[in-house]
Amino acid sequence: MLDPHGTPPEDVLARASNLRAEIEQHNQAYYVHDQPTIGDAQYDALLRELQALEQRFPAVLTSDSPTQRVGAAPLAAFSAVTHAVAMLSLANAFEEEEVLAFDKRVADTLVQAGVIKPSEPVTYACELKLDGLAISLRYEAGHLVQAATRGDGQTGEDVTANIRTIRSIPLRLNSPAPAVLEVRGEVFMNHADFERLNVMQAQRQEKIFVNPRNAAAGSLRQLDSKITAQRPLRFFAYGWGEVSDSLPATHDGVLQWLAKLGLPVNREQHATVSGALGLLDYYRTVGERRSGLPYDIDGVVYKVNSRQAQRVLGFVARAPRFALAHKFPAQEAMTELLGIDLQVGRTGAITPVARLAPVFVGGVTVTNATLHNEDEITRKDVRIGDTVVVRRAGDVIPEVVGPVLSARPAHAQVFQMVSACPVCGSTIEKPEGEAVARCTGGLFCGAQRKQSLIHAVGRKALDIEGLGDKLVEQLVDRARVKSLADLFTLTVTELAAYDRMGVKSAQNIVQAIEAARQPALDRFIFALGIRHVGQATASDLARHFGSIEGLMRASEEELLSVADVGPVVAQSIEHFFSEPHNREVVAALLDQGIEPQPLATRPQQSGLSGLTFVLTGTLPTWTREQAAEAILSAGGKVSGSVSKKTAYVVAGEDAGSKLTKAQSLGVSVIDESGLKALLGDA
Ligand code: D41
Repeated sequence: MLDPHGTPPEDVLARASNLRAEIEQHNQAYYVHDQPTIGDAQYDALLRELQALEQRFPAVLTSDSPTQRVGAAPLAAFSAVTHAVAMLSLANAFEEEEVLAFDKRVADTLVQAGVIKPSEPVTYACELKLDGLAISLRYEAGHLVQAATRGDGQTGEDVTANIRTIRSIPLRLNSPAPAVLEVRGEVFMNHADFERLNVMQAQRQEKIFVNPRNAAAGSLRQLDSKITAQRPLRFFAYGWGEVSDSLPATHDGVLQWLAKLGLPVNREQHATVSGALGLLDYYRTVGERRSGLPYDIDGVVYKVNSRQAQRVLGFVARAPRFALAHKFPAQEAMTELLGIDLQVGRTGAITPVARLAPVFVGGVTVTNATLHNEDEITRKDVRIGDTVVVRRAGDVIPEVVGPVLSARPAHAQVFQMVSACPVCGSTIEKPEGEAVARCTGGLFCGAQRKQSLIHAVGRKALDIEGLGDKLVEQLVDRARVKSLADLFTLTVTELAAYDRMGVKSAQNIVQAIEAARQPALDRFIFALGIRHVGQATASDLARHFGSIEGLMRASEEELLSVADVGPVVAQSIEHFFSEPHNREVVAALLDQGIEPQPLATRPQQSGLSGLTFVLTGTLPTWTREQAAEAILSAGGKVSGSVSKKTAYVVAGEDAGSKLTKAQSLGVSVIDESGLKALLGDA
């Protein structure tokens, strides 16, 4: 009989050691490089095998076993840790001039000290400034022995049990490891992980986090590390404290060494540059990449690369003079939610819009922000009168992220959804399982009529220049324009009498209207605003049918024979032309002498044109329908099945066989934020 408490057999020890190494390799691949090397089921099997060995032979269990990342017993409180070497802070800059001044000060000091020659540019290591929490990790003889928050820079809190659950942080360093190594870096959460966490929190009726930083902070400050173990935290190293070995001569070199020891370093996003122009160039390129990054950053960090030069420069107060954080304009701000208006879109979709006390965010003053839909308001528990976090990232529409619960006033009011359209009084419908409520009024609804007209005259449709939203609104409100055909009866004299119009601008508009009398057939079809018919489909339909009459006559079967027209699109087109008022609009247009022009055979290029997307799983903020609409209107196509021709599979929570198929065919898989990035670039 084997004694489980005695020395385990050689082969068991060897197998356990191999398993530990293999699992940690997969952890690194997944959490550091975002490139999973095996499937979840295989990973679980390895972990279970190791657990079984450890249970059977307790002597094979080591403190750095990946099975020990599940969290330890809850703490009563965090104990204090005094940092062996203080954790410094970073000087901030917002303006280019401050960056130029920083470089000049650095260069002057280094020239004076004889470290560089006059007119020799300073070499800098540039990094992203992750928006997370600063942490110090202490390794002794290669083992992670302590982890502490930054605190006031001198003393932090002992969060070792929590940090040990973070898969990207090695419990043991690769050899040869120094006797003592303190690593500093940032703990953070990816956007996709954050969205998934919030969906889970909502399902369990637990706290919704307003942003990834807040979620990371909340997770790290858990006294029960079993909870932290379930939070998808990540880590990147950017600095160091006490180190027993001598270090490489440059910042860049030290980071390379840390990476060799197995620590996660954000190498792909780093650069070494020369002089102030190099710094500003890095700032600009990162600014352009920012919205496509999988995590939040609030700026970039510049560090003099040479460690000798760093020593010469020294410190002021608590910040090194060799480093500078160059911040981006804040993407989030807090303000008061004054009220919630309902906006009715072209297809009747009803969007709750927050009316806000003006706030400066993402470089502009914002007074409105989307709340997406009723379910989102409930999920986030946003109430009128709340102080809310507003986010405006890049060119994306500003959104309300969530309430600041600690600032909730007693009079905060829960939002009540109405059952009738606020514009036309028609019933509002919300199909089971869909997030979006819709006004059923169709073109009877003034709001839908306005939005349809605005869509029809837009740049991608009939392209009638000068006919802006405000004028369309007035024309509809005065019942002068009831449908698209009425636009073609407008005269200079009557237009000149409208608000902020002169004879000259009225003439220009009438001229633009006249120029739109012979639109390309695809623009004409797109202008009709048929649901699910974006630019690309409109152009396929125009080419296939050759005339609007041909399209109107088409059976569902014929529609399905058009490349990339699936059942949803075919049904939508059929439904559109089965509505008498839609047929009347087309007839009236043709009566007005509008002559859609058949297309030449070369397809035109637009944003996502030529790209086919497949949507699968539950996306964090969009319904699949909303995602499809966004893709179609950017000129892309949406298909129901994955093939080699699929450009991207957009995968959400619980994605199933389509995701597996995409992986087996080598088709690119992106998440919702990836899609938004593509749309932003399109
Ligand atoms: O990504 C960051 N947030 C970041 C923070 C970074 N990339 N580098 C940093 N470098 C330093 C020095 C130069 C002082 C070692 C930092 C921070 N400090 C820092 N984070 C919080 C306080 C200071």
